Amino acid sequence: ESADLNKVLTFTKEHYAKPNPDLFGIAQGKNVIVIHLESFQQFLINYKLDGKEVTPFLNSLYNGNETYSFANFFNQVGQGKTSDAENMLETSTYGLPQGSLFTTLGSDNTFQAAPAILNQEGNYSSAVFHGNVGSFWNRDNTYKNMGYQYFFDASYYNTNSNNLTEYGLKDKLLFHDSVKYLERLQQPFYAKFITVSNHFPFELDKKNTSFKAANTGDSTVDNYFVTAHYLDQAVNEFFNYLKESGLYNNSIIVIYGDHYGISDSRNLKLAPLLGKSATTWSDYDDAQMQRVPFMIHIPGITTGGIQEQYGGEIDVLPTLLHLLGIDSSKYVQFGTDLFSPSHDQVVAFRSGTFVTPKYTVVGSTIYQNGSGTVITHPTNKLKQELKADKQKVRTELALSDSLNNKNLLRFYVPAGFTPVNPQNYNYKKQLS
Ligand code: GP9
Ligand code: MN
Repeated sequence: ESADLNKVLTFTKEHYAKPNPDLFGIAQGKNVIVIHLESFQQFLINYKLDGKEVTPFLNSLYNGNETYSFANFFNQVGQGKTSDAENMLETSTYGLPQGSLFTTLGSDNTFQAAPAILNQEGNYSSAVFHGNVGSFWNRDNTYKNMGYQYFFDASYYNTNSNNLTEYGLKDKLLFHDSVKYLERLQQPFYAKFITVSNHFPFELDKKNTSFKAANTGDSTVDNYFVTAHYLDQAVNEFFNYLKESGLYNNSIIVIYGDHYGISDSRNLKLAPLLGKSATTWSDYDDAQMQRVPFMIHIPGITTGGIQEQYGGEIDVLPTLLHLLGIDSSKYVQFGTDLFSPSHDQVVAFRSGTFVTPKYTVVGSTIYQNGSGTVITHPTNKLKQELKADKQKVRTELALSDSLNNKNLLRFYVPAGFTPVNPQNYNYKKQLS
């Protein structure tokens, strides 16, 4: 294994991107609240359906100057969907080529993940709030290996039937009913809220519906806007609580969409709503439709704004650590700090497809971003450039798989890091 580990260490050390000195540590010691927007795609941001904003609150965050708002941020999940997004954000390593890393490796692998890093470097407590059964995606076992101190799963909430969607507690109830637990966390805390209402097939009971569906005739496209609007309201209510409770000014809020909601097969149904042709919308746009929101809301700053750099879920952890004043260079991470001058803008998808600021490469086809036209006769210079990018993508996916499948972090302890002991954590609801 040591040869395999050395290959990983050599790649990640060489690929490391130094922090942007202007932003390093600007959020040091702040609580970190992560809001996982289930199946939320970037096209919903600033989108109006029949003249009405679908997500007015998230739009106000995205467009404001207290938020770093990423316009070219991609999901990079594989079959592990939500759990792949979680794995990337918690470890800056990819999910697996097949299946879910949480399910396959989460019970026994050694992780050097955000909860443990923040606890050891910043004395952060940590918790996940998610109103589904704790065993879904093997979260309960995986979180212990990641060093999460608390996991408030369905057993902590009133889950009588009208409070539930197919994947757990409705979002407005999740945020509302988590307050009594959030307020008991020692600050600074690292708290992740995983929503579920905006999940395929996007159904919502009448009394919670306050937005008119689209009328493409495909109910899973039409209702997507209804559940996205509800999710937006839930996040708005949570922000109101954070402000009233005083937590707001001591926190930064990281918001991201985990993966697409409308699958490629339905893009042609969606096309007319986005001003695209309902007959010729090409594969190229699928890659573009893999954009999800990524926002870092930092109350009190005025230097926020739209970030154009290309990146993805793999890049979140080094970016966050540097904002908190924590040097990420000693950890094995495949992403790079999005604010760094040497951030790597070649975004690898789990399929091997990759996106750069100018091109989307799907197999051997090169699409020009923006126009979507196929480049049939690339110059030698472009061929060389994209050959190198493709090689980098192949290498980082292969090394990430080698690291995770061979559980190589057993053999690498970053200077000053104490390996996580999963026995230290028990998520069972204590009789209060
Ligand atoms: C399950 C919820 C949905 O708890 O996170 O997961 P997904 O189906 O999106 O992976
Ligand atoms: Mn999901």
